[in-house]
Amino acid sequence: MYLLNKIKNKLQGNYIKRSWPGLINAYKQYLPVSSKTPIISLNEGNTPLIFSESLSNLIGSNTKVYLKYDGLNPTGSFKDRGMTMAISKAKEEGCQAVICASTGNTSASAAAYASRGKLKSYVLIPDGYVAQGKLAQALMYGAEIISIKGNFDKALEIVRDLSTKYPITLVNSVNPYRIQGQKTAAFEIVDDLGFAPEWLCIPMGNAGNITAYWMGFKEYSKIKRNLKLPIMMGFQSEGSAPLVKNIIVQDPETIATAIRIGNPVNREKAKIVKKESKGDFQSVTDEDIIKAYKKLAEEGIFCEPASAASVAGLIKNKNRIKKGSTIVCVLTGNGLKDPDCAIKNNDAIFRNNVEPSLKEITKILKY
Ligand code: AN7
Repeated sequence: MYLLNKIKNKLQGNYIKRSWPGLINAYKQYLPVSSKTPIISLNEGNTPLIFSESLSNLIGSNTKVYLKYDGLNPTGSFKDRGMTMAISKAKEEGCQAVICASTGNTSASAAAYASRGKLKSYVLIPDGYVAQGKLAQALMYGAEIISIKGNFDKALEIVRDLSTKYPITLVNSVNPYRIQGQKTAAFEIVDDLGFAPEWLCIPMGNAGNITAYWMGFKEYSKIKRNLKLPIMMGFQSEGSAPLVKNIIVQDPETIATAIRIGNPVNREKAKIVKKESKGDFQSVTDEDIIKAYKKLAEEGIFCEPASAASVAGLIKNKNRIKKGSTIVCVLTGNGLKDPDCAIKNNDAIFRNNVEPSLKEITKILKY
């Protein structure tokens, strides 16, 4: 019966075509790949742009707020967009091993794509500051993990040095292919909306992603004439805000460990994005981040703390938004990445040690 129906549906054309070939195949014409590039992919990209009723209402003035939920990529963060490109190109160039410094997500993504491409991966991480989910991923995907007694900035300094001295490819966002892959998120937003939003709100660590989005919007505006470019709003945590303060932060601190970065490598590029887009860089407190994190969850969306910085930033600018604007907040990583943060920061009722009886549970439900 099932098969018969399937055949019938097919004959009638009555089925939904479901296929997404991964972002390199989807946007090949805009990416530096050729027929010789071995495409290492986990079908990343094509993440949903979700309308947020509660944030739209909160901002008011007919604002439409959308969330680009990039935490739904194969390893749970936007890093997969860049990594499919970086690893494919590394493979094309005949490299055998890759290395990165990471606050967690880059290491998870690099490890996954390296394994997929049969390359060796090494990751340097700051001891004690990588969320559990990310660590679990790097372990499972088979990276060699080197946890250093120092922060991300120190780790990056070391891997940059190593990659110039030895035949090992650096896959942090200084690798230009990372930015190329990540720009596709901007393409997807325009493809979904039919236009670019007035504002794009995004968290910043090394500022690779804001650079990539801007590149994507600009490139698409050349192809699709009449595309008005967005104002780029970058947000950092107050204790880790080198781009807002225009300084190097020696000891960055924030609950959003993903963006616990004091000396962003893409600083100069980020400055250009801010200037060209007439944007702004601002900081939000850890408290603001947790409030936004909880607010998103109330609407069924679970992101990691760093991602909630984009929403915290939007809320902070509530009174600056032009009537009728469309705004996109980028949710860079999945909430499952950092279960400890969720368990410590929620208002849920959790009763344990409950007697397994109908009477007891009925009493709790107050029926
Ligand atoms: C969830 O994994 O730097 O401004 O080593 O994981 O492009 O650096 C992560 C960064 C935002 C900041 N949101 O992006 C790493 C790492 C999440 C992140 C950022 C990161 P960039």
